[in-house]
Amino acid sequence: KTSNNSLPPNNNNVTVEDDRTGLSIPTLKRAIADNLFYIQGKFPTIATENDYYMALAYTIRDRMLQRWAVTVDSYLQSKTRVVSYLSAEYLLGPHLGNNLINLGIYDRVKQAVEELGLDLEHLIAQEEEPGLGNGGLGRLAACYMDSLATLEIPAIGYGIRYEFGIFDQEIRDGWQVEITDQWLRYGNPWEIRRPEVTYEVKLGGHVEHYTDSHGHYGSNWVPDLVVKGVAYDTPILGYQVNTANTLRLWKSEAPESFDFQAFNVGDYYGAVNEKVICENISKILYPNDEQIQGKELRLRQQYFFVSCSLQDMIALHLRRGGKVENFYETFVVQLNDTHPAISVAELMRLLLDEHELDWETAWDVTTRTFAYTNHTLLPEALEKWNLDLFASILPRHLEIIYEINRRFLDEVAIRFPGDEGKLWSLSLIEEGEEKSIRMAHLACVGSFAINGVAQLHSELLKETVLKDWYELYPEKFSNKTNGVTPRRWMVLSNPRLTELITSKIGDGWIKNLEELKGLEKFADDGAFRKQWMDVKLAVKKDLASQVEQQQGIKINPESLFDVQVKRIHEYKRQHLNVLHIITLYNRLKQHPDLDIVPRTFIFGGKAAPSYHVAKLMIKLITSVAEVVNHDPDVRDRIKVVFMPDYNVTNSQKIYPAADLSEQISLAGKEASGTGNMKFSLNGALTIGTLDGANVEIRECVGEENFFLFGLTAQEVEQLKSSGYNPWDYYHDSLKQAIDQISSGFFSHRDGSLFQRLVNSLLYDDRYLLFADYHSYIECQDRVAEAYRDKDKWAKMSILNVARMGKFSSDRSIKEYCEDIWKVKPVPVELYDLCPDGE
Ligand code: B1H
Repeated sequence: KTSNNSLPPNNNNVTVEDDRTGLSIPTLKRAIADNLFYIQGKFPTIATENDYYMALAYTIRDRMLQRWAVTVDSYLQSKTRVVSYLSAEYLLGPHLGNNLINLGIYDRVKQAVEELGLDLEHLIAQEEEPGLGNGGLGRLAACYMDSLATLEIPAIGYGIRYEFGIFDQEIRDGWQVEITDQWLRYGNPWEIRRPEVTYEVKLGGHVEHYTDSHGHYGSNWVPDLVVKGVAYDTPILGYQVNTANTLRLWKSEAPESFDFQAFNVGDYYGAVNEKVICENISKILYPNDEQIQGKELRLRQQYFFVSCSLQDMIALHLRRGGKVENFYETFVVQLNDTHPAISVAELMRLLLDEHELDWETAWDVTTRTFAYTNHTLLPEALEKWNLDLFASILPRHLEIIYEINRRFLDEVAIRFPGDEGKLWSLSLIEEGEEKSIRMAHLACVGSFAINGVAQLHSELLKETVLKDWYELYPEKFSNKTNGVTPRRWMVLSNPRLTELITSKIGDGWIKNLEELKGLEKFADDGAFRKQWMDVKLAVKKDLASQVEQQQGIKINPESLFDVQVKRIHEYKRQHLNVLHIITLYNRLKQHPDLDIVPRTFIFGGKAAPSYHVAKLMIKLITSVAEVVNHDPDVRDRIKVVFMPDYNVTNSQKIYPAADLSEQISLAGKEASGTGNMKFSLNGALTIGTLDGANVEIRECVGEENFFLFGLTAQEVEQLKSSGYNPWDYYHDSLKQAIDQISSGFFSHRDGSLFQRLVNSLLYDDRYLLFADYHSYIECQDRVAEAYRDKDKWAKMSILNVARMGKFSSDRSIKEYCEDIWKVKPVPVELYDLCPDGE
């Protein structure tokens, strides 16, 4: 039996197979045909491939519902703590294939579908992925939801049901063009709308203060807008367990009562306008990865989903028979960066104003509830809200934040007597020409735990942006190195490798990734190395034919696939990679018969629409591609491909096909990275700096199996403080490459096109490309030499995979459970939810 065809335990104890739950091939076929007719209203002669996808999706959803309902019910019955993950982003990727893997029915469904004359891969490809995130941060939330369910941890994820997720990217004339993402166009079979689960969220207006008959002081927030949040639930299955946790996303709507009021007094347009304003809140995902815009709508979004989520948690807690002052016994709330940090003030408001707790009790509950994960050190990504803007939307929260701050700074003054500087640096309010609220400080003061996402990142946090906080509360700080789910990133996306690994060490590694260690002893086995490289080649051929089909570019599957896929950002230094390509190109032009290792450079990634330099970086890649790919002197030894619309779906085809993983950010800038883990788990070797989780990957796989280059974070700091001058490095092959770019060599003689990019390097070079260039080139030459020895390369690749066990998100989640959340698994036993058939 292969790993993805073993049935989960406790499958229904029914003897006669039910059409909605049965798993035999005839039942599956009948169920698909039924759903095609009764849900899609189609029959085979007129059904589209998408109709079949929908019919299959509903068939699979039916087989998840028992698990889901029982899981939710068992959490309501139990007294154990539930993890609440608050994230403004979830980059889930398509559900169908993943659910088949987690149910353990991939192979049998493939057969059932084949017997209906269809191809499972094609049906899976029909699904539009929910792109409700920008990049690593949103994808991490999705991997963590998978691991929480697999580890049978009671958990609920809360977020926003954006109508339009991250934009689709097209490349026209070498430039990025953004297309609206209409992921809900054909309906979403994986979600269930819960119209009865709604909460009201106030916005704007003012606060009235009063004293009641008992002499108690109270606050009454009189908003100028009320919106309604409606829950949409999606089940998140664990791998071969009964647990199916809930992802609850909020959609904003207008409360029915409101438009009628305006309508009755004749203000029809006013009423419709208000409806539009309400609906706009969950309309679109902000596409700026690590570049905060400080827009009012974004603050509304954050508050909207936080308020709905906290109201929902309190309602669930009360329904379990809890008292508000014991809220933290039912929920522990993880803040995924500062995007939901307004939670700290909102929980205080709910406890003080709606549930009438006193301040001390409310603060005690709040600070026992929240834990905060920081994901970045970049100054431009640290959230601050202009005080006037904040006051105009959340007047009551501003009062609460002032009071939190007053009490907190009193505490600071006692800890550091006479230290005015400490008050300034720790305050929740940034003073200055423009006052603003520091969301990271709000998260720190309101949380009992604070963590970074890789060892280096967590250390740098304590030394830089959160230095004073570390001094004040060292016991709150810890590291939780990121991880990725092996279910999606190996089993689903790389079935060939999965089968090969499983044939040697069994399938236990899928749930316990450390078992990959068992592959080490095969690293010297010649036959195994051959099989290993055969798998890689087969996967590369798949990608090559996809590239040829979609872009008409022929690439050589035997060439070294050198891949950099991630958001486009200067700190990630895609342009350093380009400088290497140009350098190789110039070498070939100078020595046409030079024996170089053939390479295919593959790029993918989206640029934030307002980030002009990032968009120019895409244009640079495509322009260099055009010259290199068409120069006969190159004789196909170098090819450059920009894969448009990099997303979860496409990435599942790319990671498995890579030989070399580019992780070349300036040391100290990438908090962790998670793509680095996905590549290495699929047998790519890494060329990288000592940044983020690269440091730990290198420690695990061994320095002899990792291509290291560049300055360390410490050296970067030293160089910058001693006065960095890019001109010191501007000579020889680097000067030649830069001069070509600025002369218009790659842009039809247009010397102005890349000037902004070139000037930013020559006159600033914030990310030290020039300082790292020579080290990078030298390292790439070592990569090429290593690749010549295929057998040696195979060994390195096997050892990489064998030693990557640490980077499962299961390991990360276990650490969060033990060190922060204090929660244990609650295995779910299936039972009959309506025993008398009621
Ligand atoms: C990461 C973000 C981020 N860090 C602001 N910060 C955003 C910040 O829309 N916004 O306003 C969106 C995203 N994303 C990434 O998190 C880090 O850069 C990666 O290094 C890390 O692996 C990932 C997950 O921890």
